[in-house]
Amino acid sequence: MDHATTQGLHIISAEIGEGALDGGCKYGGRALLDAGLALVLADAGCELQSLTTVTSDPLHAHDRMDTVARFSRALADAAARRVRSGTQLLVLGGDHSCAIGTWSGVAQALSPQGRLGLIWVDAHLDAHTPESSESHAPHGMPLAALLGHGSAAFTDLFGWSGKIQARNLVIIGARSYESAERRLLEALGVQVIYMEEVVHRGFDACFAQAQATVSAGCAGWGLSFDLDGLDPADAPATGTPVRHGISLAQATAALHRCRDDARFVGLEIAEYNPLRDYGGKTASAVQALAVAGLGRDVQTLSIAPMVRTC
Ligand SMILES: [Mn+2]
Repeated sequence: MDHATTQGLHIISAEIGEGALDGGCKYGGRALLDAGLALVLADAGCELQSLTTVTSDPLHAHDRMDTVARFSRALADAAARRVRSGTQLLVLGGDHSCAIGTWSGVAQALSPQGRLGLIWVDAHLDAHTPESSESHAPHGMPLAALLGHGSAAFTDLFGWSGKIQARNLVIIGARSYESAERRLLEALGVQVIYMEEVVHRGFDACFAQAQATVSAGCAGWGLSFDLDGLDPADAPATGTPVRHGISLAQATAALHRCRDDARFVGLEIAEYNPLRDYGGKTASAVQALAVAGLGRDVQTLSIAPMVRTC
């Protein structure tokens, strides 16, 4: 049975930076909201229902992995509650380890009806396990965790693992990764559309095909968008920028496929680092992505000027 969302939108500010080497992404969600993202979405016709903030708490955790695990449980609970109520989700990271909580919660909420499909736009593969990772940074591990590989504290939220099935996942834009990640994904049969192919076919064609793949036979589908999937010229303020990425224009042109599909359950935008966002260019890119994916009334949209305080 399909899970059909209503018009309402719920925003979660997922405030975690401990999963990355540079913790600045922890302040990403708050900075985006301070810059007026909710107003921009309201202008675009989104019916905002509510806002939740989930903040990591290293002072009550044993170490970095435990910090991410505790945060993931809290975020998963918040996400599951909102998906059950029928509202669409917008999750604002946060380093990309937030995806463990977001999509575990969505998968849990959908599980009585069926599986979750997921498109993952990223310069990286994010498919490390604690054993394969040299940096041991949890933001390199969320996809492996959602596929059921890695630390049990990440994979077994709600008491079950394999929140995403390999055949219900497509990664787009990868261009910087380690061989162990690629081997794991190939062994599982995950489809990866590397950046060379995006350049060759165009992002929209890749995204349309990914949408068909991840939504087939699923109760609903979502999009996890790591800003480092974009070209650094359009989104410089990310945790780990990589050259030769997807243009913002191509990305926004494709994301109408989200808002046009009633089975689309949520958008996650991760790795925004406001401490590097001089001039606000990357915040504007996030606004454009969110409106493209979630806006109801996009043709009348005028992007509001950034709120600046100093
Ligand atoms: Mn990522």
